[in-house]
Amino acid sequence: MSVPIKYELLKRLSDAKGKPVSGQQLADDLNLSRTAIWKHMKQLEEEGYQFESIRKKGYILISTPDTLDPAKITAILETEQFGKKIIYEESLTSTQTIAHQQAQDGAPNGTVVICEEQTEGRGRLKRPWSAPLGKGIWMSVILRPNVLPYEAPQFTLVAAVAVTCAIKDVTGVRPDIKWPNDLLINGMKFTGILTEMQADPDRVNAIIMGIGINVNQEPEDFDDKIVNLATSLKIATGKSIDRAELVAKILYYLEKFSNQYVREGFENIKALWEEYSCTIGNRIKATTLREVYVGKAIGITKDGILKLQLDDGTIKEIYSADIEVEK
Ligand code: BTX
Repeated sequence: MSVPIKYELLKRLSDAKGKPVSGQQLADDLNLSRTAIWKHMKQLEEEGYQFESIRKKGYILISTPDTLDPAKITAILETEQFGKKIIYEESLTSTQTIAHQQAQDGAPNGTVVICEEQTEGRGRLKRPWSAPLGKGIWMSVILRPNVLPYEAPQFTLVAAVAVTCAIKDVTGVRPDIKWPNDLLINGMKFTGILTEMQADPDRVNAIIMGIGINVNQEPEDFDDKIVNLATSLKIATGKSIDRAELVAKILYYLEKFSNQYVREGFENIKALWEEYSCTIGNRIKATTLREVYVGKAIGITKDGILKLQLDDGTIKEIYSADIEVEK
């Protein structure tokens, strides 16, 4: 598959990091005429990219539009495989649904489905996930690690650590991880992770990793049902965040940690997870499908299962639950 010229142009201008790149240089590199380069630059300007054109020196990329245009993500991507195929639409029902279809059709490891808005975004147990236009990161990544079906839920924790590291790098904010799949800032939820899989009894064919992040919402963007429990990175930092930059970083860490998992197992990632966890060491209420347990979260097993010490001293292993951390 040949890479579109637009991707190549943006990559070169972005790599120049504010220094001018001459039209001749671009023309030579991409084997095009100067006029063809000029036409592509005009097209990019129409899409909202801004350039400064300095006589006899060339073009400088000044700003990019506030979209998740794959060309913009690709220009700053630092991965081997993840994000090399990106399916991008303005509006989708749910990126999970499309990613499932793509995985069935053989999409490679690291394929990304991403959009500006979801009309039927979902969380665990088919709960609704609010995903308004242009405000967040709503994406699903197809992973094809060579792991057994019982290991797949651990990828929720792998993804939580990857997203946490990316957010720290890009925004300076250090989120808390709430077992198993939420990221919080000051106790308020701003990220949810949904891990689904396609598997045979003895083999995982694909993990569909859904990641939803509230990035640039203002308080009034949240509906009544979630306004008291949700926050966004913009609310936390007071600044708008470049979503494409965050996506590129998440893909970098997701590739790094999922490769590490396959090579070395969960142990080192577990240590990172514990460092960021706000669950361990606290009294919690765990609501499973059948029961409610209250006790102290004392750790996770080497498989990522939560260990809860009940008030009578017995240890209960929790595989799946909604957690409330008592203050
Ligand atoms: P969850 O079941 O842990 O959380 C769902 C609950 O979170 C909802 O019942 C609601 O109370 C609350 N909620 C809904 N929307 C938001 C929001 N934007 N911010 C904070 N809280 C909210 C969490 O499930 C997993 C969510 C994964 C979402 C991604 S987006 C990309 C991919 N596509 C898709 O359809 N889902 C995933």
